[in-house]
Amino acid sequence: MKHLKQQDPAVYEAIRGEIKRQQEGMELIASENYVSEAVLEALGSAFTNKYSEGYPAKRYYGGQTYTDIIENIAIERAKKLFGAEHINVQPLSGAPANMIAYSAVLQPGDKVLGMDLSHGGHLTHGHPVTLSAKIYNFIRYKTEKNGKINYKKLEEMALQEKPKMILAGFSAYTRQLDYQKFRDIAKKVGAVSMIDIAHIAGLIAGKAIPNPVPYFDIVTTTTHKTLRGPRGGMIMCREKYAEAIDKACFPGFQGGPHMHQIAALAVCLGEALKPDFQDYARQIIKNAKVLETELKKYHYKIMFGGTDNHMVLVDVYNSIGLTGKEAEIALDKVGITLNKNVIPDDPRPPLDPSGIRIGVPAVTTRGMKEKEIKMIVHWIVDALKNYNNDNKLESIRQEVIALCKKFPVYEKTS
Ligand code: DSN
Repeated sequence: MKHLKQQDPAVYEAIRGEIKRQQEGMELIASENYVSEAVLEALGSAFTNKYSEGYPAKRYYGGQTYTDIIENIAIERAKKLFGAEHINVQPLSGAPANMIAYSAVLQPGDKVLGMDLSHGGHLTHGHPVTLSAKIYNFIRYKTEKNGKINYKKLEEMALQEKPKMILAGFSAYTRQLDYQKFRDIAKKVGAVSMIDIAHIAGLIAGKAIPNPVPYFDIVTTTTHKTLRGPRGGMIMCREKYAEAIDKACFPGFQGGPHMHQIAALAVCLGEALKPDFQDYARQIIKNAKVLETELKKYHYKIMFGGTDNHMVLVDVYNSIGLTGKEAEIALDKVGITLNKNVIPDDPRPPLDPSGIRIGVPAVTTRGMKEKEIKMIVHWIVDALKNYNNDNKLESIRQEVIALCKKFPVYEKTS
């Protein structure tokens, strides 16, 4: 970063500070990860200068020789990984991807069945504060006491409500979905089936969990979570919806795609096609299972009964009497970063909920395995037990830093 250092020391220092924070901290936010240096280089490339409205070979501006190459590489690699009939790599992120998908197949006022936010769903799946909920009529389904979706009830709901779309997917739900059941219910009521795989795209690409693409009409995702790419979005769909999705993206919702982001996505998809990405995805699942088992040993209440993916949702309030916010703050002090999170039908408010969400994709990228996860759980439990003992928290922080140093990230970039 020699030019930046010379020209703009304030920004340079903030970036250095962030790199140090990422190196010395234990990153357990379930939706975060560390991209490779190759992805960073593509993201910081001259493609950021280019406007390229339209699609490969059908652009509105000149000078598209290299943008077409990049976008086609990204699409081809994504097709190989996910087996989709059609892929659009232009959505700027997950929320735009979902809005684009809705607008491609729905009319204002149409009904959608989506998962309730407090049961693990996502804001953009129809939470009342979002634009999508102002345009479409979302009916929200929930999980049962056993942490599973009751597909019989979901079917009854679908038969009664007659939605135009049935939406699967989540941002804090930890169990494997039954893709076939979603497909059957959608078919029975003549609804479009859609799934948002933002959290689990990397697990699917790495073949650690089943691929929903053959079952759903439309699949949306972000590209920066378990998939370990640049911040961005992607929509996959059956050929039948290809034209509607592309038109809804551009010119319907967005202007020029961010080609530097698509270049970095192409690099990340290339990485995900390599065999070691499958090892990575499998290790995420193993690490999350250890996280669950260890926390249970300390009598922490794990929501949905456990995990089948990369994260766990913990009811800290009813386990140890700390709120999610208090737990997040205490863990921040020891360099363990995670987020407070609502639990199903949480009586507490979203800014001070009952739960915390813990995910392992980022620490797994660093090379941490079962042994390190056990150490992390021990520190979490210890820090929360001693949340008002600053000396104790500082000594845990030093242990966290020492372990992080053994698993470096961005050695060269720093
Ligand atoms: N903010 C993301 C997450 O943390 O799950 C979802 O958009």
